[in-house]
Amino acid sequence: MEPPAFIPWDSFQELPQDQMQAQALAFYDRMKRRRCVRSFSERPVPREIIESCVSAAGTAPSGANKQPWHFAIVADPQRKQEIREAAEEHEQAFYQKIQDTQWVDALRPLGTGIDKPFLTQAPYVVVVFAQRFHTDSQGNTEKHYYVKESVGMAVGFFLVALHQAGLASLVYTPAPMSFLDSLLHRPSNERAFCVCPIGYPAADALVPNQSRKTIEQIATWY
Ligand code: IYR
Repeated sequence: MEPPAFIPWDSFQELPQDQMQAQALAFYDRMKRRRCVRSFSERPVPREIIESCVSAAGTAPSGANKQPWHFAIVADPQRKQEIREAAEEHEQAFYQKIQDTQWVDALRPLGTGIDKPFLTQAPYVVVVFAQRFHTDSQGNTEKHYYVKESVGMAVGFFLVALHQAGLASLVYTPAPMSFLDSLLHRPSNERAFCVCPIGYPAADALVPNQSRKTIEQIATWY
């Protein structure tokens, strides 16, 4: 028998109103403390924590629920080294290209540059891939929808999960990123979307002295 197309959402939990606001505030307070870091400790992190966070990422909504993402979890030092070397080669060309453009001024407060030590320091480098389509075992191709939007949401869920688990992370986007498709031998329907180094922050890690926009700046009530 076919499973039913619709089922009751019986896991929904309604909260008392005071608890709603308390939880919303507590979550905001927690998220305020998340920062992207570029300096990691080499201290190991148990693999199952990463696995749980990837599972949480996989609960994100997606276009037509196609879940068009794949997480390549790189822990092998040799492969991290290869990623770092290729990335730094591309960054060299990138920083050359953006000389005398506004982009340099925009990046200055972040302190980014050609060197990417976090790619070898962090115990895990997770490369998130976007699947542009899916081909089944019969060779039939199925379209995926709103792929970038969907994968962006999954990465957001992933970052929140990592933060909740007490880990530091970074969203790193080398340009171009296609070297990762071949380096990690991903199938031709996938394109690298972003790179997330994950671990404990280095004891002396610094983060840019930047603040977030206020609620008035980011929201309008209608
Ligand atoms: N990929 C480069 C440049 C860079 C671009 C943006 I937009 C950033 O927010 C940060 C960095 C680098 O990582 O150095």
